[in-house]
Amino acid sequence: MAHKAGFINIIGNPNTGKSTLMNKLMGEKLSIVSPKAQTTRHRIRGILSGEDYQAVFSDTPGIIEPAYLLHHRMMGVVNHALEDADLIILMTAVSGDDVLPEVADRIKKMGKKLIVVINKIDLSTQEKVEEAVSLWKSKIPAIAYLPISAKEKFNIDTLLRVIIENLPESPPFFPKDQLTDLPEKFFAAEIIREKILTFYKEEIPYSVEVQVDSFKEEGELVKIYAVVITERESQKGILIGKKGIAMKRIGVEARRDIERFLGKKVYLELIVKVKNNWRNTENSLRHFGYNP
Ligand SMILES: Nc1nc2c(ncn2[C@@H]2O[C@H](COP(=O)(O)OP(=O)(O)O)[C@@H](O)[C@H]2O)c(=O)[nH]1
Ligand SMILES: [Mg+2]
Repeated sequence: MAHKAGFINIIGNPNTGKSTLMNKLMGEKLSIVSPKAQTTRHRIRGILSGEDYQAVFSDTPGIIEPAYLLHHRMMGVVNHALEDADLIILMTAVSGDDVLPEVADRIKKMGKKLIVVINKIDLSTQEKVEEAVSLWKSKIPAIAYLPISAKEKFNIDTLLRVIIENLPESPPFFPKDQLTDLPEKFFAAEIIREKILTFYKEEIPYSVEVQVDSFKEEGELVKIYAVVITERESQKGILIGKKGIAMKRIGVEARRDIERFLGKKVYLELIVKVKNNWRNTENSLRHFGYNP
C-alpha cells in the first residue's frame, strides 16, 4: 500500500477541547490544557507515525476577537493553519458557543477536506448530540460529523481512522520517531505556564509569559532557568506570594511534570520580571516568538 501523509489542523472556539484532543490522538501530553480561554498561544505540532502513514497534527489557539496585539498574532496562527491544512478538524463542543459564522464561511469557501468534531458529549444527552450533528450538517459540508469525548477517549479511534483514510498519498515529512518540531525548552515553558493558568485568578493567567533562559543537560539532570514575565508590579507581587510561597508551589508542580515529560531529573529555577504592556508591544512579542 502507498504511504500517506498530511497536515491535519485543529481549529475552533476557545475551550472546545482542541488541545485535549491532540494529546489523546498522540497518546502523549504535548499541549497544555486548562479551563481558561487563550491557553494555547502557538501552533503546536504533534507528529503521529504508523507503518504506512504520518499524521502531522497542529493544535492552534482558539478563535477570538483580538483585544491585544498578542491576540492578532494568535489569530495569524489560526489563519496559517487554515491555509496549510490538508484536512481541517473543526472543533466544536455540544454545549459550547457557536463558531463564528465568518469562520465557517471561510472554511466552506476553501473547499478543503473537513471533519466536524462535536466534543464533550460526556456532558450532554443523546438527544442534544443528535441535534448538534444535524445542525452542523445543515451548516457546512464535511466528510464526517463525529461526536466524541476527548476527555473520556470516546470515539478517538474512529476519528483517527477517518483521518488516516483521508490523508493524501505522500512520503513522510518528518523522521518517523519525531513527535514534534518544537524544542524541549518550549514544552518546559508551557508546563510552567499551565501551572500558572491553574493556580492564579483573574488577569494573571492572561498577562503571563514564560521564557526559558537556559536549558542544560548535565548527565541525568536537566538544569532549567526560566523567567516568568508579567505586565505589572502588583501582579509580580501576587505571583511571588508571601515569602515566595506561591511561586515555590508553581516550581514544585512544574518540575514534577517537566520531569515526567523529559523522563529525566530536573532542577528548576524561576524568577519573576515585569515587562510593561508586553502583550501590546511589537518588540516584546517578537522577542517571545510571536511572529507576524
Ligand atoms: N467534560 C469534558 N471536558 C473536556 C473534554 N475535552 C476537553 N475538556 C475540558 O475542557 C477544557 C478546555 O480544554 P482544552 O483542551 O484546553 O481546550 P482548547 O482551548 O480548545 O484547547 C479543559 O478543562 C478540559 O479538561 C471532554 O471531552 N469532556
Ligand atoms: Mg488549547
